Amino acid sequence: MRLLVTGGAGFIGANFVHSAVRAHPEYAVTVLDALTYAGSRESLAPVEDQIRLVQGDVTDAGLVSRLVADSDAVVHFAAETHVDNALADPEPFLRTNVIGTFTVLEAVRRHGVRLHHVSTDEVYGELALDNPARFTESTPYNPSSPYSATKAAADMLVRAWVRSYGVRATISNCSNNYGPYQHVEKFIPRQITNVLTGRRPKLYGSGANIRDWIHVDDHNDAVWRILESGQPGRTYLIGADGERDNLTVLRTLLKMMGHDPDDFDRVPDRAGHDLRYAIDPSSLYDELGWAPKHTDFDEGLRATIEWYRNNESWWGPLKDAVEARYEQRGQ
Ligand code: NAD
Ligand code: TDX
Repeated sequence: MRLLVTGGAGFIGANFVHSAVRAHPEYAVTVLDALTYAGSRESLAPVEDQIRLVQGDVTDAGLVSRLVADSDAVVHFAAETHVDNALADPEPFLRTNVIGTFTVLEAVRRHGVRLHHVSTDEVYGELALDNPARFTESTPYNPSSPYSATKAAADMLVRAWVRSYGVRATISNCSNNYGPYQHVEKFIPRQITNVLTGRRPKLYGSGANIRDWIHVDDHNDAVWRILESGQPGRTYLIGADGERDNLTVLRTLLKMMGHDPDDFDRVPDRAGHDLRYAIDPSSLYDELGWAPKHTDFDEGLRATIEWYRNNESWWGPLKDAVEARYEQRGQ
């Protein structure tokens, strides 16, 4: 199997590549990654001798076509992913998320290659805090942010290429991931590394917003299952019954790190901040027999704190610039 992984130097992609090398040492894995601020060669250092890393842009049609022609399957992670960055400057999100996905689709269409497109639950918009409903495959798309609108556009392109051109593609929409190698701009690593660098954690608004947390290894495990056994044309929702409000996550994390649970700052809320995301993953459970393994969120959080404690050389060089950007935005 020759596998092309776009965005494989980012958080989820790098963990996916590690798992590919562990589980399938016989696969030939190529990573295509632009190594933007969010991508890092170091994230692939543990497997650098077992893979090929091509530094390049997913919107480069010639390059993508050549790499796809040499592959049996493509897993497409590459994207601009941070909602706050999208609010500040949406243009790169349009380019990478929409044109990048179009470029991948044209290449897999030309060369008849299987595609798995990695998307997010944010395409469905927000759920009410007081309504137990969860997202399913038939929930209408209703994106709120420039980020989620571009991911929704990309998903629509994939669906259209399946229907119009018979492209063999699956889509997964996953909830919020946590785990090692996540950029320090994101909620959980930002707060852990704030504590580790003597800064106070920052909570947007009231902290009542709910996210449905899943360990990155569980997400990637589900992506493997879909790649191997999913039905082309189908969308699968990936989640691990991990709903928690932001205030609870932050207080848990502070306690685990030996701090007073109220030792944080409240900062201005994110514009258009979605209240709640929640995934009903039952069709993945029922049809593909998948189930998450990291079901104890506190244990996963403790291990993630340990990872950031032990890997300051990975995140340390990024931290000051990220916090300077947040400070400019008053957050
Ligand atoms: P990330 O920001 O950590 O990594 C993105 C990677 O894509 C980086 O390595 C970056 O260099 C690369 N990239 C960006 N623009 C590129 C371009 N033009 N050409 C080539 N490479 C480019 O993101 P992540 O959190 O690992 O997310 C990966 C995918 O999973 C994304 O598609 C995202 O929408 C989706 N997703 C993420 C989450 C989450 O909680 N993080 C949840 C559900 C879905
Ligand atoms: O400092 C912070 N304080 C805070 O309260 C940050 C960075 C975030 N937050 C809040 C905003 C969200 O309610 O925490 C929650 C999680 O924030 P993010 O880590 O920015 O994630 P989110 O916006 O939920 O999106 C994430 O999950 C879905 C990923 O970044 C997306 O790429 C993915 O599609």
